[in-house]
Amino acid sequence: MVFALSVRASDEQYAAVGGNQLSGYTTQNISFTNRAPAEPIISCVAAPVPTGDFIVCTAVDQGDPDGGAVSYVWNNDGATTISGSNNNTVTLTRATPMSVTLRVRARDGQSGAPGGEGFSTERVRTVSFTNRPPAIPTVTASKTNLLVGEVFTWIVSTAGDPEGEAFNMQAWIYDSGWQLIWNNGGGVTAGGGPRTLTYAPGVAISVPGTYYLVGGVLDAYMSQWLQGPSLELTVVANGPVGVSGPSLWYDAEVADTNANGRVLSWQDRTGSGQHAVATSTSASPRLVQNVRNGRPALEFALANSVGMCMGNRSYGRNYTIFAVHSPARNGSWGSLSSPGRLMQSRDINWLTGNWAGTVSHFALVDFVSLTPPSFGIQNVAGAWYQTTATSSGTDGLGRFFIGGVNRTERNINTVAPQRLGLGSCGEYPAEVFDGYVAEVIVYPRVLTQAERQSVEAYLSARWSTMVP
Ligand SMILES: [Ca+2]
Ligand SMILES: [Ca+2]
Repeated sequence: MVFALSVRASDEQYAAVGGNQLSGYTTQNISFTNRAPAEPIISCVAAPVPTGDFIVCTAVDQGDPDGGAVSYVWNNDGATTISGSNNNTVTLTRATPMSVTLRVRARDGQSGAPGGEGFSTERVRTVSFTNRPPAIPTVTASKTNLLVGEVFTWIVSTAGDPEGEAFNMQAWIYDSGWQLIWNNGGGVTAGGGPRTLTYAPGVAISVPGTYYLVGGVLDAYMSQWLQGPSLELTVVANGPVGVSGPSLWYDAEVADTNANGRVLSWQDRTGSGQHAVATSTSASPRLVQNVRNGRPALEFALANSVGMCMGNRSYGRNYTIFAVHSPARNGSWGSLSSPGRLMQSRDINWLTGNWAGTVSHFALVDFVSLTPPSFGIQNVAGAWYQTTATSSGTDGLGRFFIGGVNRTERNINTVAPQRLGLGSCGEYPAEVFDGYVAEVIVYPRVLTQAERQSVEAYLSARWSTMVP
């Protein structure tokens, strides 16, 4: 404020004629100038935040030497909302990653005071809006259980970048030890929206094993790829590689059908021409697609007494017979309501693979597999079994394996099964298997343990069969 200070002189001659005399007043104005408010503090809630979210900051009054309330002046850039009765609050949001420098001064509103209105020095604070990475990519594949060299497609897709900015995508294939064996070569520049990449498959996988398919995204603000969850790929040998001499090999994936989807002749992949031939057109199995691991299987239907005769070769006492099957119904011992023979002899009472609701191997005189009432294991409808029946003419003994596990109870003297058939083709045509048959491989010799396990590994991986 301004004070007017006035003074006059007095001669103090009170006894003199005329008395004490006074001068006129001399007046001088004295100003007390306004002091500026103290620099405020900026207090922020939720900073930093991702783009699109909000940061709320408040200017906190640090006082004015002259007393009284203050208000605030911000550097308002138009993307910041100022509120509060004294403009003490700002609310910010940004659509792209960036840092924002906030500046604020306190003002005391005393514009009429000497020295004019007081403004504090400027408080500066930087707040950040962080990047949102593109949506984590997912991987899908047309098949995840493959043969070596088999063609498949796989897709990496993402919903895109939340900020709508360009980003890169890439795809990788790793081996079981997470060593990189392939990527798509430096990334693909894409727009900000949803993006899908398709590979078919990008690289031929020549070694059986487990592999992982992974997709990743990277935008301009990220220093490393954001990889999505991996998709596991099982690659198995294309057949019983290294185990020479199969005399029969039926594979649902190479079965030819007629116009009605029926398999009248199931070709022998060994090339020896021992095709499996349906007992009749009406009793031929149906080829059903996408039954197991994206692969087809032959459906042997009880109602139609489906059977296929497995060439004309006659087998002696030395054999190793592999099968992959899935029963259509649950079973129990002795229940012929849960038939029947997956594979049987056309000449004697012999079977392997399935009978009377169990997974079994019988050779004329008795069961090779565990005996009743606990012989074999009971069929579970929809389960997938890989069985191996063997017999040795050297020791005359039979053995039976399910999922590679020995289920033999008695090494009984086996006999030569002679000519073979699937389902109803055999000595007991009424005991018809009901379910899917995927693959059958027969050797006219007893494989070594290593050989047997090699073929079992191929079949179990290819068809994802159960382990008892
Ligand atoms: Ca002031
Ligand atoms: Ca982004």
